[in-house]
Amino acid sequence: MTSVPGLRVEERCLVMGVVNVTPDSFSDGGLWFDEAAAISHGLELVADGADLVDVGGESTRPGAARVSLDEELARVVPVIRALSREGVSVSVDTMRAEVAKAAVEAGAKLVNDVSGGLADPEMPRVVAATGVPYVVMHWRGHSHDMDSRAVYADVVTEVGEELAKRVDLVLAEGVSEEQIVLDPGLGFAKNAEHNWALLAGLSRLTELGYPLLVGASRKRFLGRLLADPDGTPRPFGHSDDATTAVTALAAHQGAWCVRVHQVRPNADAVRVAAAWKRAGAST
Ligand code: PMM
Repeated sequence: MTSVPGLRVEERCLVMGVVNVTPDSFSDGGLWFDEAAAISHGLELVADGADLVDVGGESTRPGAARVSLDEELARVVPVIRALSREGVSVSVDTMRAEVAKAAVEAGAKLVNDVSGGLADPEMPRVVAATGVPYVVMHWRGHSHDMDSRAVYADVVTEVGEELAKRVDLVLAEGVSEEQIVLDPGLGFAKNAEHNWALLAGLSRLTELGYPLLVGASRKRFLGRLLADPDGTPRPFGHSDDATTAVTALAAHQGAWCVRVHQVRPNADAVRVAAAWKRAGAST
């Protein structure tokens, strides 16, 4: 089982809290853009029960444009260094090998690459050299046009096959099996129906043999599910209870980690799922 050095591994799903050091992220753009605000938010997430804090400097919301390498480095490295010095297990959310390398040098203990090594061909080799866990997410292209790629005949099978291909490639580049975590990439070239199918099919994805990370928090499909009678989607920050419900179900289905914006209720939910499973195993 993939483990994060310095992280207490328990018989439950881990909780990764999100710190987006961006002016334009999906649900919290601008809130933690200031370095000091990002650091104190990361510490708050840990106090709320986060096992890991995911620091990202590039928004991946649908339609987002890319930031420069220098800008991304300037956003994330000081925050990662400060949180790591405080003893926080930090992950870096980046598609760039140079950012991953600098982040690990600053103390990051996991690389979370939403492109699964597709955006930067150097990434798998760089991550292999660091030896830290590597989240390989299912991805079909950059955010500016990803919605046009949301075409599947059988989304669970196709995402599973495409992830398996990425696994073969990153292994060939030197990443070890123990480093790999897979992620179905909810909302990335997927519509609401695809996301629900992937969640319902999570146990099929666990058959690939790697730990799974699930990132449903505050995504558009939850806002759509909870839309007003007139069809107006629920705003991002108001779908946190639905995120918690997804966490409980995903943890019960065997997810290794959930990536969430609001930590406390999700930290509770993973404990509920673990107790439920333990009781089921002993009866
Ligand atoms: N989603 C976002 C960003 N990073 N990383 C992983 N591994 N999985 C995800 O689903 C994921 C991610 C986009 O969400 P945000 O902009 O609201 O943080």
